Amino acid sequence: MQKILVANRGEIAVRVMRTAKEMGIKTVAVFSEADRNMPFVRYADEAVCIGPAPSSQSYLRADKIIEVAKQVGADAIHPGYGFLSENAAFSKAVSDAGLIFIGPTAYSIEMMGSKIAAKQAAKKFNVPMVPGTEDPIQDVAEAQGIAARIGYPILIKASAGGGGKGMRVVNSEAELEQQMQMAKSEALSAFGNDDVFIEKYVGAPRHIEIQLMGDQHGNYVYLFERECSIQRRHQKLIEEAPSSCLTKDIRKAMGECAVAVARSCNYHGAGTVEFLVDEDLNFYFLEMNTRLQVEHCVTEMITGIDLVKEQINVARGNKLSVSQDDLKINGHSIELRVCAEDPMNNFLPDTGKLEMYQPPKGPGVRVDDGYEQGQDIPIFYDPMIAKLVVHAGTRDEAIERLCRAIDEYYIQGIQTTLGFGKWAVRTEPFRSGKFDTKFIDKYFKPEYLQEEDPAAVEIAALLSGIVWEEKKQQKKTVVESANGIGSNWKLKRK
Ligand code: MV4
Repeated sequence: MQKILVANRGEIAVRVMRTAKEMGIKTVAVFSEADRNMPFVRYADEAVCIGPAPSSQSYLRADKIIEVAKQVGADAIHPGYGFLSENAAFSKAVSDAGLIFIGPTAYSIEMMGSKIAAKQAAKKFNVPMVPGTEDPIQDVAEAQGIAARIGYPILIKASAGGGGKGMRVVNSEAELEQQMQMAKSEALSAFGNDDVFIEKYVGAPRHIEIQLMGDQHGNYVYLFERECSIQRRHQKLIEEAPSSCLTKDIRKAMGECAVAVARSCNYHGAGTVEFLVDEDLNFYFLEMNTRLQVEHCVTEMITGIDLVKEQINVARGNKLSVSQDDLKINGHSIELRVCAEDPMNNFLPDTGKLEMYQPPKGPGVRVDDGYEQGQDIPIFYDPMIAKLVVHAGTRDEAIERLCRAIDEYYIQGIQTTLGFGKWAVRTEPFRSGKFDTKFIDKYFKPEYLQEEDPAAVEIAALLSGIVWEEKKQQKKTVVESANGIGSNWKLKRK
């Protein structure tokens, strides 16, 4: 493998290219018209424009991307996350074109893409699951029977869904028929498939996932867990490794279950098995993500393994470079997703220009970012502009390091999730490790981020004094004089 085409954009494209470069592999960027001036385009050895800004006309154009790969003589394609990364047809088309897809086969992607097929496969290996069904529900009568057996509340889930899409909570039999019809019609229009299944609804679970790697020779390792409970509308905001709630034994049991799920679909490459964990630390298989994930960095920090390097290694047909016994957890890592969103306004995307952009530095700080100062954040893609990842000896030290890095992070021109992150890790539930997927709903209020900065208050007071004096002496308007001195004093809001 001498040349990799990266079928993605932004921070993950740079992330993949960095490792390729270290391995002496050439890189090719493909980019949309909106991304012409992005760092990932410059970072690549070659770059080809593949179409207009909308993803459907660029980053989702499987045919075009494969054509470019052949033209430039690439021998592999890395899909990153999102876009075509979990598209079974793309994996197959890449292989059929005689190229290496750096990821699992179409067979694995398809099986895990169907939540029902995934549950059936996992069940054969005695992987624990929430009480419910592993077959599509045929009709309302069947659903009523199952719900009565497992007890309300229940959750109706779309088999083709995942990541929270196509789920409906049903609290009583009276709601069942209508909710099931809605779930089915939603699933049909969103995924083109209306198979649904039922699970007992777990009220306030933790979301913990296991990172694994498999090679093409049937070898697997798990790289421990990531705690991903701090999320909003199924969008993760803070991830950490290890989780503060698992014991050594549960970690091992979950790791072995994750490997069993991977084995059940002949998986190879990097994959993640998601679990729900309840208050009593019972864990239940949810689904498998057949891609490298956004939050893979926290696993890299605590294991010292470069997951992209390992992906490339196994895609080449080599054996895994590590065995389970080689892997140890070293310290603690936390990641904050830095998104162009306004936490004070319902986390709505806040696009605009990065007027100022200065990432933090120093010991134990890693920033994977995709933009630089002066650039516009396009409206066409995901609002995540960077990942702030810290690593330290203990969880408490990692929290302090994250706060220090957030304070150093200087962004102007757009609202971001930085201030939210600092608030979140300083709360008592986060500090004590006692939180679940309801954390933001339960504890967050936008006004927590509106606290006046004492320094800002003092500067404002001093300025108004100066302006007042000038006004008195020169009989000029406040606005005129304030424009001269005041405009650069607008403090960053975090
Ligand atoms: C659940 C659940 C409660 N009970 N399943 C959401 C994402 C998808 N992977 C599965 N999800 C859930 N499945 C049962 N039986 C609650 C969720 C859930 C959730 C899971 C992980 C992280 C955040 C979540 C937020 C809301 C609901």
